[in-house]
Amino acid sequence: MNAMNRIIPLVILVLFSTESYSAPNHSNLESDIGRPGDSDKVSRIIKLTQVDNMFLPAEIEVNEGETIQFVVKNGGNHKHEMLMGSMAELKKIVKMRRMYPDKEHSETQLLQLEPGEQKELIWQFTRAGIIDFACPLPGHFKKMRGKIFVEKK
Ligand SMILES: [Cu+2]
Repeated sequence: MNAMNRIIPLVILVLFSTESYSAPNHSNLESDIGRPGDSDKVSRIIKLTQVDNMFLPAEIEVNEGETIQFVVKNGGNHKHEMLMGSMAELKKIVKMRRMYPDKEHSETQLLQLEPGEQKELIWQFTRAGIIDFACPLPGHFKKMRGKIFVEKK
C-alpha cells in the first residue's frame, strides 16, 4: 500500500468525525443555565469589568429564580466576550469556533465587546448550581474565566 492509499481513508474518517459538529445550535445548551430575563423582573444589577485577560469579579453569587441585569464593561485594550454555560459546553463551543472561525455567533448568553464598550445582559437563573462563564476568544479562554454560584432558595 502506498502512502496516498493510507492518507485518503484517514481524511475521510476525519471528515465524517467532524460531521456531527456541522449543525450546532449554540443557544440550545444541554445544561440548565437559565434563560433571557424580562427587564421588569430585574432584582439586581451586577457589574463586571473585563481586563486583559480576566473578569472582575470572577465569582458571583445569585439566588435561584433571580433575574440579574449584568452590566459588562470592557476595560481592556483588546476585544473580549462573555459566554455562560457549563465548562463542558464552553469547551465544546471554543472547539467549534476553532473549526469554523468565520461563523457568526448567535448564542443568547453571549456578549461581544470592543475595547471601552459596555453591554447589558438580563438573565434569569432558574436552577441552583454552578454556572461557568468565560471569554471564548483564542488565547483568552484558559485564563479569562469565572463562576456564578446559584444558591438554592
Ligand atoms: Cu477576552
